[in-house]
Parts: sequence; structure tokens; C-alpha cells
Amino acid sequence: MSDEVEVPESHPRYESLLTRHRIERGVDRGITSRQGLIAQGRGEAYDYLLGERTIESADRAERAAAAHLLRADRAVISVNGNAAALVPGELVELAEATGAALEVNLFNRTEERMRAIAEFLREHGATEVLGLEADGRIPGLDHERGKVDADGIGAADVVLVPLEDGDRAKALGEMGKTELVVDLNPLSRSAQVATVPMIDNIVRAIPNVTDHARELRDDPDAQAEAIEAFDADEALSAAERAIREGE
Ligand code: PTJ
Repeated sequence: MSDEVEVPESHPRYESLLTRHRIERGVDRGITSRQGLIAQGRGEAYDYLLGERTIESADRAERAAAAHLLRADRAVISVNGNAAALVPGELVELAEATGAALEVNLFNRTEERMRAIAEFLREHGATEVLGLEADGRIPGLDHERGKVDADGIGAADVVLVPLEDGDRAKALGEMGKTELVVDLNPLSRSAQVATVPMIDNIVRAIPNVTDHARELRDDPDAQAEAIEAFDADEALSAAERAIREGE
């Protein structure tokens, strides 16, 4: 999706407008839900308050997330309608850099959207996309929202869930999984229950996790250090401070 925008690059809010266009296109293509437009608006407000940048604590979180993905026995990147519209190629690159699997997993699940997203990821280079089998369950969630692939998220020890609904994030945590969450709102339940909350825009976070993964790939000591150095509560407080005080 590189030809979709007519926003001049000189516009001071170019990145933000580009992101909006991608979400709009996602809705048009049957990838993103209409609720995804609302979620994007909410995210944008927080991004504006954070200064539309990756704050230092988010960079540390993204490094720790990269280390968790590399050290996992079975890592899965969960893809919803917003993530697919915004960073399809970047998600495929992250999966390749870390050996993680990609699984389409929707809050508002429809078979059409599942298929459209899987197809879109394949157009961006994915060779295998999980999620369509839906032969596993997340305990404690109602039928459609609890569906996962048994050998995907069902079997994963590490899951990356961008822009996740709070209930599902909590239920995945209760399954004992290491949860890596991307969410611009440090007060959201998803961010609060995450092992690693990345308080950052997904359009910046995913390529940054990939960069860290490439750097950490052959260095187990540096991976352990990145995980050790990260403190989730401290990261959430730092993001709140950045919002309140512009630090
Ligand atoms: O495609 P589906 O059916 O799986 O639905 C996906 C959405 C995102 C619509 C669904 O999971 C949902 O309704 O999520 P919420 O509860 O609105 O939460 C979305 C969270 O993501 C909010 O806390 C937003 O602040 C945050 N967010 C929105 N856009 C971004 C973001 N975080 C990072 N980067 C963004 N671009």
C-alpha cells in the first residue's frame, strides 16, 4: 500500500494522515472493521500526547519484546484488522527475523475478514498464515472471541498482540503466556496486563522490534540482558509521565 496517499510529505502531520488513509483503505478492502476507525482515533489522541515519537522506555520495551520472540519455543504474532492495514509487510518481516508464526485473530471475527487478511499478508510476502482453522480456544471468552489455532496461539509460549481488547489480553495472560502488547494507551487493560507493554504507535513499534531482533539474534547474553533490564511498571509510569509532562 504505497500508492494510496495524496498527502504532501511536507505536511507537518504527514505520518498521522498516512496512517489514517491506510485504515480507511483497510475498511474499503474488507480488512479493517468499522470499529477499527474508532480504535485508530483513540490511538491517535494518545500518540499526539506522546509527541508522535518512540519514547525511551518504549524503545527498551521493544528491545525486550524482540528478545522474548527470539528466545521463545513457539512465538506467534497475532494480527487483527488494524495491524494488517497499517503494517502488513513489517509484520511479515518481523516474523521472518524472529522465527515467529503469523496468526489472524480477530475481536470481531468474520470468515470474510479472516480470509481477506490472510490473503493480504500473503500479498506482502507471508508464506504461512494461521488462524483459519480455529480448532483451539482461549478459556473464559465467549465463542467467537475465544477462537484460536491449537498449534498457533493455543500452543504459543510467547504472543505479540498489537491493539488488543482488554478481556482477551487478560485471558491470554491467564493462560500463562508471555504477552507482548503494542498499545498507545498506558492505562488500557491490555497494556496493564502485558509482560511487555510497548506504549508506542504500531507503525513505529513493529519495525523497531525487527531492528532489535536483527541486532540481538546471535547474542543470547544481550537477549537475557534486554529482558532483565526491562520493568513493565516502570515503563507504564514513564509513558504516563511523558503524556502529562512531555518528558
Ligand atoms: O480487527 P478486529 O476485529 O480484531 O478489531 C480490532 C480493534 C482494534 C478494533 C479491537 O481490538 C478493539 O476494539 O480494540 P480497542 O478496545 O478499541 O483497543 C484498541 C487499543 O489500541 C486502544 O487502546 C488504542 O489506544 C490502541 N491503538 C489504536 N491505534 C493504535 C493503537 N496502539 C498503537 N498503535 C496504533 N496505531
